[in-house]
Amino acid sequence: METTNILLAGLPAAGKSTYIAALWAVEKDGKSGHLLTCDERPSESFYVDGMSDNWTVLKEVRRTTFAQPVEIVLPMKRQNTGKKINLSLPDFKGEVFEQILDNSVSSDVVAWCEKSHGILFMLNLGNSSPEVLQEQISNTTKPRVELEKVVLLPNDIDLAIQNVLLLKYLYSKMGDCPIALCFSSWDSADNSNEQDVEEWVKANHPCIYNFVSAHFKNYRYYGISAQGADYSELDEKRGDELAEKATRKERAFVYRNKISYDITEPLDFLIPG
Ligand SMILES: Nc1nc2c(ncn2[C@@H]2O[C@H](COP(=O)(O)OP(=O)(O)OP(=O)(O)O)[C@@H](O)[C@H]2O)c(=O)[nH]1
Ligand SMILES: [Mg+2]
Repeated sequence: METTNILLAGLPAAGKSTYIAALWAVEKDGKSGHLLTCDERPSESFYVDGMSDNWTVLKEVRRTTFAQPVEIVLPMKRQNTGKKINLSLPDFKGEVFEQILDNSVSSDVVAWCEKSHGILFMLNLGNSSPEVLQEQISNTTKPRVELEKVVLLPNDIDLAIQNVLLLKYLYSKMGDCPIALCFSSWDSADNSNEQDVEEWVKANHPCIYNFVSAHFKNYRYYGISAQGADYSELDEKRGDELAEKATRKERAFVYRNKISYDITEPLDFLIPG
C-alpha cells in the first residue's frame, strides 16, 4: 500500500495531538462515511489509543514531551474511490518548531520536511481579533524616552508573526507544497459560524494570509474543533451532551464556510489522488 507522509506542524499548544486523538477516536471503526476512514487496525496503536481514551472521557490530551516525534501510521481508505492509503504523521512537541525560530533545527524536522508530501499546519491564535494596532496607536501618544537596548527572544514576538516565521522555514525546505492551515479551538471562536474562514484570516491575520498566498498555490484554511468544546466550561449536562454527540460522530468538527463533522477534510485535501 502507498504511504503518504504528511508533516503535522505547529507551535506549542497549537492543537496537534488533540487533532490526532479525535481523528483516531472518530475513524478507528471505519464506519464514519467520511472522505477518509480507517481501513484496518494499524500495527501499533498504543499511543493513539491512550490519547483517544482521554478524548472520549473529555480529558485533555497531555502535552507532548518526547525528544523525538512519535510516528503515527494509520491504514486508511478513500471512501469515494476505495483507494487505500497508509497515512503517516509525526506527533512532535511544539518546542521543536519553536526552536526553529531560534535557528536551532532538529534533524527529525529536516527528515520529515524532506519526505512529506504536504503540511497540516495547526495554529491556536485565540481565534479573536488581535488588538495590536490599538496598542501601537496609544503608544505613539506617549512622550519619547531614551530607548533601552533590548534582546528580542522568539517568545517576545507576536504569535501570528512566530507562525509566519515557521511557515517561512517550512517553505524554504518544502517549497510550494499543498498546505492546510487549521485554526484550532474553533468552538471558542468569537464568530465561529458567521463567515468564511479564509475571509476571517484575511481580515484578522493579514501577515499569515499574505505570506501564504504569496508562496503557496495549493492552500486551504479551516477552523477546527477537535474537542468540540472548551473542557473548562463544561458542567455535567453539557458534558453529557458532548459525549452524546461523540457517539453520533458529531462532536469534533471542521469549518470553512459551514460546519462539517468530517475532520478528515484537511487530510483529504492534502493527500494526492
Ligand atoms: N476549546 C478547545 N481547546 C482545544 C481544542 N484542541 C486542543 N485544545 C486545547 O489546546 C491545548 C493544546 O492542545 P494540544 O493538542 O496538546 O496541542 P499540541 O499542539 O499537541 O501541543 P504540544 O504537544 O505542546 O506541542 C490543550 O489545553 C487542549 O485542551 C479544541 O478543539 N477546543
Ligand atoms: Mg502535542
